[in-house]
Amino acid sequence: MHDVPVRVRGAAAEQEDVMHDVPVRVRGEVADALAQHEPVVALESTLVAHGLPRPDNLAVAVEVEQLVRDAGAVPATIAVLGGEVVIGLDAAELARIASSPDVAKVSTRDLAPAIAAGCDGATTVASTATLAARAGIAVFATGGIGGVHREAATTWDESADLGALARTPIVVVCAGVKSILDVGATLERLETLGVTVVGYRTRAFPGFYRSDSGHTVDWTVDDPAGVAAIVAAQRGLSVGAGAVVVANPLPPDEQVDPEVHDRVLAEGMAASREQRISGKAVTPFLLEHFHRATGGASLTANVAIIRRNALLAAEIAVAIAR
Ligand code: PSU
Ligand code: MN
Repeated sequence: MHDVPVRVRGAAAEQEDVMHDVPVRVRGEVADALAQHEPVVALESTLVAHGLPRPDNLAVAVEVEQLVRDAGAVPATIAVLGGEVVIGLDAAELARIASSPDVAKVSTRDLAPAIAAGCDGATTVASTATLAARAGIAVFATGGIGGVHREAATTWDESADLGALARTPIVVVCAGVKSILDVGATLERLETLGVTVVGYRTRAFPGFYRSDSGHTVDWTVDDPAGVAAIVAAQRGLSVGAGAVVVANPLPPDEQVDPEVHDRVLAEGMAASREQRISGKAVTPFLLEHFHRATGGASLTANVAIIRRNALLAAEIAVAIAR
């Protein structure tokens, strides 16, 4: 197979190859928007399939796409369906990713085997960013990026998200690094890897469920145009740059109570050690533990994060397109 099947939703460009350097078959609403340099926002599917409990996950995924539309951009949720990479799931495909019991968590290294096996897969930050950038999408919204795990000194657990962000020129809007991780170590790795990190209206690096991780960032932007200016400068330099991480904190009154957070996290980490959870199961395990142990408080925060990031991503995409 020398053409990897990549499908972009819609009608107009159906079956038409509009990309040259990568085997991407582009069609539809997303392709039309890209061809006309109109704003598009990529959305990941792992947080839908593995990060949020059912059936809320589908409702959130649908709502987030609508938020992007309302802000004037075209949403493109990315996943692998039956071995085909799809950029811009339709409603039925979104439901399939949200509800099917059999969806693999697909990071960059899993893309080829998932395609070869013809299976369904939900794409992580790493694989979504990679596929989105190759399709020409400039902005991507997620909840929190992966990073260095707290026990990485012994487990060596560092998300493939970091390596992917180092080599992928795309804006990633997130609420910082998931607070289940070692935030300081993750920021150090992002620095080493040359990933640009800016705070959105803050110098405090957010901690996902927590508005402030206790770490600071060197750069801050005050509006979407500020991010667009950074992207323009980065493109002008054309030095094989990586991602621009835009860290968008939850307002303090929407965060998870820090005391509850720390207690639940300690319990979750102990449980994951006891049950010998490893590899790509670690993050979904801890998120699920949080949602259960906080009586839904972390879920409320997580959904608020995703909504806010999708909206900001759409505004940034509009500013870049201008
Ligand atoms: N953000 C969320 N929920 C999630 C994730 C991010 O709000 O479920 C997912 C993303 O897909 C991210 C992945 O890429 O967790 C990181 O997994 P790992 O630590 O195994 O690399
Ligand atoms: Mn990991």
